[in-house]
Amino acid sequence: MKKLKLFALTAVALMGVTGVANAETVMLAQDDFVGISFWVISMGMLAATAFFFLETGNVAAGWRTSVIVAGLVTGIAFIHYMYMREVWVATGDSPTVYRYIDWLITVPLQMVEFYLILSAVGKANSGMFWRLLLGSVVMLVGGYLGEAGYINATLGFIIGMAGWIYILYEIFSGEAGKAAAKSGNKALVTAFGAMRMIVTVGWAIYPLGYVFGYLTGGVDAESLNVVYNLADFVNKIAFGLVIWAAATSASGKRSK
Ligand SMILES: *C/C=C(C)/C=C/C=C(C)/C=C/C1=C(C)CCCC1(C)C
Repeated sequence: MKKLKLFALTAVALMGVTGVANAETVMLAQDDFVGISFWVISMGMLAATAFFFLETGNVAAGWRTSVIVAGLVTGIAFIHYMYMREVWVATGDSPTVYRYIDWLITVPLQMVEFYLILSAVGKANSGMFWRLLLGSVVMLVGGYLGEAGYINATLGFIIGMAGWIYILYEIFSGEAGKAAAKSGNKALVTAFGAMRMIVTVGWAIYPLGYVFGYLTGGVDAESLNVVYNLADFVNKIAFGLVIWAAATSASGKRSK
């Protein structure tokens, strides 16, 4: 089991490293703060991935899948950050396509986390799973079509917002929110509440970035990328840590 984990981690790290072309021809400039933020976040994602995978041995069986998925989210983000960083450092363009591919994989996985932690305490059903997944896909497809210029930027925004609001409805007032409230499991209720706050407050940064970057035009590509980078840092790593904390406290190994 230990060997398998080390192997998985090494594979993730290698994929990130070998996936980057021309590492010696493109250097990070010391005043490229956006590029620096891409570097810092990519290393944070790598560290978080190692941490989550190694911690899976410290949590009860029912919570293990949730912690593994937290590691998958940061691991997938790590690899995309290696590419995004390269695009930015080499061209100074926004790596929109890589960013959206990353979101398209990691955001649905984070939605699945709500389902997984509910199922860790036996309160989940498949309807919640599909509704959360659907909401995240609508949100991201709308945003991508708008940012990439396939449809009108305002229309893309409206479709994206509809998906996000649908997710918020499900986790606050919908079946998932109600199931969490009624579960009577302290670790679950705390984690669910914290994850819901991240999806409300932490996620609000992205549509705000979109509004200022594409609709009102007040934000340049530099600021937009720094904002998206910092948001990803919080929304992926802190989100995973919340799940890890609930998993360890529910497993009784770390509770004080
Ligand atoms: C790890 C990446 C995460 C958590 C990305 C989340 C992205 C969003 C919450 C994006 C939301 C958007 C809207 C709500 C409106 C339209 C534009 C988007 C896609 C930026």
